[in-house]
Amino acid sequence: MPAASLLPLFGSAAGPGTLGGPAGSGAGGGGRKAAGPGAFRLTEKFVLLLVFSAFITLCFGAIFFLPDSSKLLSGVFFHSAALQPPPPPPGGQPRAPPQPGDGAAAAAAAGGAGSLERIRADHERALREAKETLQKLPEEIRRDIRQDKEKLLQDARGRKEAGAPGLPQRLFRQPIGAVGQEPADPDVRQKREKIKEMMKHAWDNYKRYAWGLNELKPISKQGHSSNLFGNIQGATIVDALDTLYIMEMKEEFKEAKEWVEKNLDFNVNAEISVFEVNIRFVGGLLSAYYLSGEEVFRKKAVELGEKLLPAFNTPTGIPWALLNIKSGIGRNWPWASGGSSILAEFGTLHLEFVHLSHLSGNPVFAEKVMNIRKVLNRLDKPEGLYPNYLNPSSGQWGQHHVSIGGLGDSFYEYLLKAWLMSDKTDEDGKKMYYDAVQAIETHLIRKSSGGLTYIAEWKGGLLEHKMGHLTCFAGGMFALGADGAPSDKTGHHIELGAEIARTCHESYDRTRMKLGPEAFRFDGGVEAIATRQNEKYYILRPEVIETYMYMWRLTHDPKYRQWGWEAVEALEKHCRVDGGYSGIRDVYNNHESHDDVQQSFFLSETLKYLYLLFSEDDLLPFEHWVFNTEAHPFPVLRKDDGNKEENQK
Ligand code: DMJ
Repeated sequence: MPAASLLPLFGSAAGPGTLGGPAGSGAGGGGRKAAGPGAFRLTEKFVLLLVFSAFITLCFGAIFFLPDSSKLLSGVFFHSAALQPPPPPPGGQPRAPPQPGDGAAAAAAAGGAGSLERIRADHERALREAKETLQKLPEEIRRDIRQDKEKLLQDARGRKEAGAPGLPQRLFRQPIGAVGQEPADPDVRQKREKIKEMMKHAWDNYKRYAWGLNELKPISKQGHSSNLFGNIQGATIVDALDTLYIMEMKEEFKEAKEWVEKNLDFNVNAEISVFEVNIRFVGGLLSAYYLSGEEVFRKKAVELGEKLLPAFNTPTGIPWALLNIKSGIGRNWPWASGGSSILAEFGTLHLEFVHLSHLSGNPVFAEKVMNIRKVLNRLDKPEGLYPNYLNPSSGQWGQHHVSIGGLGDSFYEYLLKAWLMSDKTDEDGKKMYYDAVQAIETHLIRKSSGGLTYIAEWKGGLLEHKMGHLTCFAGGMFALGADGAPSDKTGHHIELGAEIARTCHESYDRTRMKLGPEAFRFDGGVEAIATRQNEKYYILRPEVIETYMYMWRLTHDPKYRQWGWEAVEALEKHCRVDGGYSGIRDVYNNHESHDDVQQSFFLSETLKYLYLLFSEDDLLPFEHWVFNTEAHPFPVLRKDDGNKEENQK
């Protein structure tokens, strides 16, 4: 019972003739009421005195010592109680605003007569407010509660924005190449402008029809939700931040940043894909921070990184594919061989997690991904290859399927990039990468009778002569790694990159729409052509353009810009619609059948790689930046900046 409701009883107890409470109450009440005090015997008087003093003690206790009475009075039961803030701490540092219930509890804890005074004053105020509240209409009470809630939320936000609690102070120095020069050649400049206009079309329509949702449906002009992100929202905004920045779309970047500040929320009950959330959200936030220096991005990246940590709670430390970020419960895709985790998923956390440790000062992130390395290094690899499936409980491989496309791809990419991003100190990553490429060359890379080099898939020792669109990223990877390749192999790795680029270009050129299919085959009398209906789609993927960009930067052969421009023309002709850009169901068809999805990676990757292809090399130069698998640029961590240990943990 709230202490306030005891007070009237306490007051009337002192009045004449009312010792026993309400008239007629209790079994023997009538007789006692009729008799005067002189009618009691001594023992009865004594008993009565005892009962009375026990009652008084109880009332006092209830008022002053029930633990939550003040909270009940001031915070919950009644609509508000503005409590006296404690004096500011020495040195004039601002103190956090008071929390509900802070005042009375703190005062009681401090003790002394002053405290008692304050408690009394608090309670009187609470009573006054209670009376006022009772005179209000229910509508007014509800409005007051709403306003109080909003104020509390705002205060909490304000405190968070004032600085990221728990994060070390960090002096931001913008890495070299966050902005570049205008292209000298007017034709190139014009092409680059066109790509920026494409970005504007994609962004404006997303903003218009799907703002704050994950992706856009450009035909039906509404939001699109993929279950990869659970109910985390805003994938397109976070994925696009760095593209907006490098394209100098300042207004758009500002509105995206404001959305992140106010709305990006990870406190949701959501089962998410650890890989997708990492590469798009953590990656997008990290690169936005490194480009702009805005603290909010660092803070959000670390906050999200922390949410992902329970995914590593498995017997081996190999993370789950799916994680409920509220409960911290993880599991694997039901379709994955024997409950396995996927190589391309758990192998594509390394760059982001090393940077999370770097920016938070918390080594746990880097430790988690270095442990993945250890587990992999302990295992036997069939023919030196890494199967796509690994059981996180037993630490054993699942089915022996090997792919440099889907399910395997970015694992290899991250071995090389971990080494490059560590300023070439991560020797382990380097060795694993070049050993893997050796095995891939021996067992998976083949040449068609028409002279096209392709990377096949391996199923328990048998080759499937198919190459996915996703596999086309490998051309860029081989070229990027050429420089560090064992002695005489540099030229060979560049050549390998060039051959893959050519094959992938052929896969585009041999379609009616000049856009590549999801997978193409080299069997049954065809080369670089999709033969199955369910492999003929194009969903705005970037991998072929990504390889053109790397090949251009590393060779300056003009054909890569020419091929890139062909892709721009095809995108404009077949994918551009009123409401944005859409994927295509069959690239061999005469007429477009749109899939009605504008993927977030179209803004983060496809358009960014195109823009870089038509930029000077001083924009995000490879000596200073490494792109994550979603094209988010991270700076190289220089060994002379004290980063060596972090990279090698
Ligand atoms: C992107 O999300 C990333 O590139 C990922 O590594 C694989 N595929 C998509 C784009 O195709």
